[in-house]
Amino acid sequence: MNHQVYQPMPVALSIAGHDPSGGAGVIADLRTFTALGCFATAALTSVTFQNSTGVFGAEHLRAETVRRQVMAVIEGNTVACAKTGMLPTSEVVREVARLFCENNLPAPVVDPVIRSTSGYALIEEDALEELLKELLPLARLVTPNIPEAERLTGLRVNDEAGMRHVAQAMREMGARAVLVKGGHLEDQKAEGRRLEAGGRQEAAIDVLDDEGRVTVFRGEWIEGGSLRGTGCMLSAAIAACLGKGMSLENSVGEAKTFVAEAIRIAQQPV
Ligand code: PXL
Repeated sequence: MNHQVYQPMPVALSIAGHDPSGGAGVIADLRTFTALGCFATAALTSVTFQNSTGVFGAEHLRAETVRRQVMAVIEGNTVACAKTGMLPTSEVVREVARLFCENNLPAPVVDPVIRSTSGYALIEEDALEELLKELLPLARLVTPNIPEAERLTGLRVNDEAGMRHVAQAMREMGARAVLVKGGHLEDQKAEGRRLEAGGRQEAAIDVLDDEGRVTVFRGEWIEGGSLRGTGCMLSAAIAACLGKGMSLENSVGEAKTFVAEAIRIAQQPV
């Protein structure tokens, strides 16, 4: 007889959009939760129509529809960790903030999704303010890429010092911790923007500012970058590690390793 003790998995909740082609959104989140040993649950905020060639449209869900999904998850489970992704409208942002306040859920990892890689707007303009005002203060961590950090603060980011500065600015706006992801510095170089200590090396840097404690993660730049959904995967992986009881700093390190491995695997021929 097998007397192995049954170890229940931490329940992870994603509140995000649906990409039917599986590259980004909740499918990427659920895959990540599962790979990292969590029990995956999800509430959809929007059904998008997209594949690897672009986003063709989206049908956003009502706040009430998001609420009923989250309540169904909460009533059957003790949620150990959570993340938010695409929150398309101000009513959905407000509802999600309300759900976190009212239900004693763990502080989420908030991925402030603004545009798809192809440039499609995934959040309405007036909802951005709501995101800053209502959700930012509830987050354990906010994970903007550089264009998102610039849009949310009005600052320009060209280098590591700029990343540190924008992280601090977002903390001053109410975030407890901010992870600024450097990957898009490469795109900025392509746009002809000035980069201090040179392209690739800086683009592989992520800056974590946790209540003023700054950690710089220096990864190796992995060529290719064709994999979609890496932002979704990173925030989901951080949430999963937090749900397993890891510190924020270790969670970010582990999540970066997980995403780097996924990018490497995606580049191998089938
Ligand atoms: O990676 C941002 C993102 C998040 N969520 C959904 C998306 C995308 C990008 O396309 O479609 C649903």
